[in-house]
Amino acid sequence: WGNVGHETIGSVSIRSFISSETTSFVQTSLGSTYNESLGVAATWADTVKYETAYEYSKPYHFIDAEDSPLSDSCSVELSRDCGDEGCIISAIQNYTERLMETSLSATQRQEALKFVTHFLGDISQPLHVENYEVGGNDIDATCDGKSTNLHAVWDTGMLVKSVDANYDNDVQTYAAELVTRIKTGEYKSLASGWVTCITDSALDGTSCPLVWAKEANAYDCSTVFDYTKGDDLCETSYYTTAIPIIDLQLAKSGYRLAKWLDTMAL
Ligand code: DCM
Ligand code: DCM
Ligand code: DCM
Ligand code: ZN
Ligand code: ZN
Repeated sequence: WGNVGHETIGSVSIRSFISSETTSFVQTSLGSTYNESLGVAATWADTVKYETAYEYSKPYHFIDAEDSPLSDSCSVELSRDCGDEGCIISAIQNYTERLMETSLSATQRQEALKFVTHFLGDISQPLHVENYEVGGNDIDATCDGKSTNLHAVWDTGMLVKSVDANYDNDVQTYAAELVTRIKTGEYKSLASGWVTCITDSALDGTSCPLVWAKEANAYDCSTVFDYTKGDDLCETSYYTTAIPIIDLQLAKSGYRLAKWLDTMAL
């Protein structure tokens, strides 16, 4: 996801789902640099990945699932898809462990918090859990008349258009709407199922990230590559089909992040 997606996820988490104890830890850890806000800190990982010092973290934003989405065969396998350089699943495991490690410095734990927050976001983007055409980066696409690629249409193009058109271009208004859907609306009956894999013992391993990656990856078979070449993807049924999926995936990521952090008992 781009900045709007990550800010939305951080905001959904912090707006009422995180316990007061976790909120205190998060606020103290992030401090005034990030306005004590997970929404602000959520985009940090994207700004540093272009710096030489953090180049190692680039592969942590995705997993190149070597499945066959065009043949309706979607799958994610850790042994097949997570290379030696690491991937989003191993990164979530590592930075979750570091966030809970009280012997690390406050700076190291803050960095772990920023990475965990960001990667729990990216793992819900279907093209961050797909190898085909470099996660869609190599597929030319058009969004509202602008030439771009399929990956960017999902990261930012359709989402930015929707937030602009439906939420007055305001991420906080959008996040509040997703929270309302979780609390009283169409996501209410689903939300508990979003976090069933999150237990004390799951924090140590890759089981939850693998479940989340597979769930997002399934959209690569059902929806993501189902477009007509040459269509403007932000002005057709492709867009109206994608927006409910994007809303759902961002709401899930935010709700899961809250539960994941709470379970750590930071
Ligand atoms: N981005 C950035 N600087 C760049 C290019 C992209 O900060 N030169 C950020 C904004 C994009 C996001 O990265 O929306 C996309 O990152 P990813 O492709 O990892 O989701
Ligand atoms: N790192 C890690 N595991 C370690 C040591 C470091 O994952 N055993 C990661 C954490 C940071 C980066 O490497 O993202 C640099 O860590 P540091 O600045 O703590 O050396
Ligand atoms: N990306 C991905 N899978 C890959 C390579 C990149 O999901 N195999 C993502 C990371 C960024 C976007 O695509 O969100 C653009 O990548 P880059 O910044 O490396 O051009
Ligand atoms: Zn992306
Ligand atoms: Zn990212």
